[in-house]
Amino acid sequence: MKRLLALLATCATVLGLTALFSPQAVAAAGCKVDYTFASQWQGGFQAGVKITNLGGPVSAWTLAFTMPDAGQKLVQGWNATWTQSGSTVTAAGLDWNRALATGASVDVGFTGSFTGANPKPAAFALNGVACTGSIGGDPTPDPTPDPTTPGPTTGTPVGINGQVHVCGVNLCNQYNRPIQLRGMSTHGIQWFSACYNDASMDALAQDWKADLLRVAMYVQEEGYETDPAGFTSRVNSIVDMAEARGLYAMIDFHTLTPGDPNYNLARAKTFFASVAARNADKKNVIYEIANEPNGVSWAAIKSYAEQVIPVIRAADPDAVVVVGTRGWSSLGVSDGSSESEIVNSPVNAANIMYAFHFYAASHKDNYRAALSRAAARLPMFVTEFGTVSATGGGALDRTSTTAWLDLLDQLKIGYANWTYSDAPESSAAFQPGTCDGTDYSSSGVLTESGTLLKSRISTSDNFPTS
Ligand code: IDC
Repeated sequence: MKRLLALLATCATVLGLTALFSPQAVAAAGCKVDYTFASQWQGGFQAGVKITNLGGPVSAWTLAFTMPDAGQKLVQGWNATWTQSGSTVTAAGLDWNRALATGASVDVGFTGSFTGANPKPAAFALNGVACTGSIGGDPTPDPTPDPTTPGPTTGTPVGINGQVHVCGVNLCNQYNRPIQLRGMSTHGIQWFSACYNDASMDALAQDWKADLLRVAMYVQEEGYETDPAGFTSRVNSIVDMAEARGLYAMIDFHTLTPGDPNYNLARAKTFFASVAARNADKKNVIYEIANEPNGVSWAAIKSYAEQVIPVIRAADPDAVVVVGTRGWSSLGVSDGSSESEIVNSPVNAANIMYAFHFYAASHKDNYRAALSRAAARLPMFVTEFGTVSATGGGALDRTSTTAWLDLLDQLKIGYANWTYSDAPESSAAFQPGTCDGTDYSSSGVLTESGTLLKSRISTSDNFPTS
């Protein structure tokens, strides 16, 4: 041991680390890095970096590596403090993951941009010691995964991914890998409860191969406020139907008019205390605390969130919570503002995401630009969108919908489409009258919007399992 320490001291001196040296501060025998391209899109990519300490325990770690191509630039990292100087990228551990025991791993990651090739980085070193343990992960990025390759997703979405959590700007599964959940939103359950039954849920899980169902419980408009116990129980029974099929259920406290969520603060606390306690042990539940704040400042929304989230956490500590944003969950854009008010003053809570909504015929390039910018800084979830205009009616805009869905796929942003219902409006997926019968599967029951969404949602998920 003495000889090893002496050797380490020499190495540290050579590396100019004498001042920092203590038996705790240097990874002695080395390290291993698993570098994975989680996704790649035009000019951008996202990488996961798993660092395993193969040496003695370290009290604070710093990983350095080289970007081999001059065009590769760090954009935004998480779970570490990230910097880039020339071709060298450095990530330093944070308060909560700074210490690394022998054999322990830490998962960090970043998004980057590139102009030429996008080769894997090289020369990984932990506290100045080269990581000579094998560098695993995918050898090269795969920009066009073959959709016909059978993925490891033979189970259900919840069976494979388990309890989800927020990691950096993404939603991650139980293997700490970013995933995108794709699914549908109910219509108001006060009006369309006939649409949510075993046959329609089977179709959503098996034919649509959806990952999630958002349960839209209006608070006003004949909703929750008229019968709190009854609506709480209806939400719970839809959560159970989703759970039985391995689907995630997003419980949407569908505030809309009035637009200030604080109007419903007491109701929200009562409702979420109840559903969070009842569903705490389930892995499939995500809470959305305010559908579309409107006519209200970000400060007021943030204050509401910081009062409702602790109520949920007290009962269900590990669930993801989604917070609505200003201007009908437009990140403020529909109010002439932008995502920067949230970036500058985020909700003071962990494991949360922010909601973004769009209607493809009404919201186009400037909204896509805002979401793209926000997605580098904030964990985003498109908890509601339509293929049509913001009224929920009008013509389907195929070009804009396709541009939106391609963007969400690239950024791995989850989504729920308005609506899995037979409402007499073009945003609905089913023809009027469908919910009076039992056939939710044949192509004849789908609308133009339903046909498009089913074709997008039913493609393979390829959820990562390690
Ligand atoms: C619409 C429904 C419509 C209902 C109306 C009033 O499609 O049948 O009469 O609400 O409650 C939203 C809202 C969502 C709207 C939807 C379409 O979250 O409640 O549903 N929309 O207008 N934001 C933007 C559009």
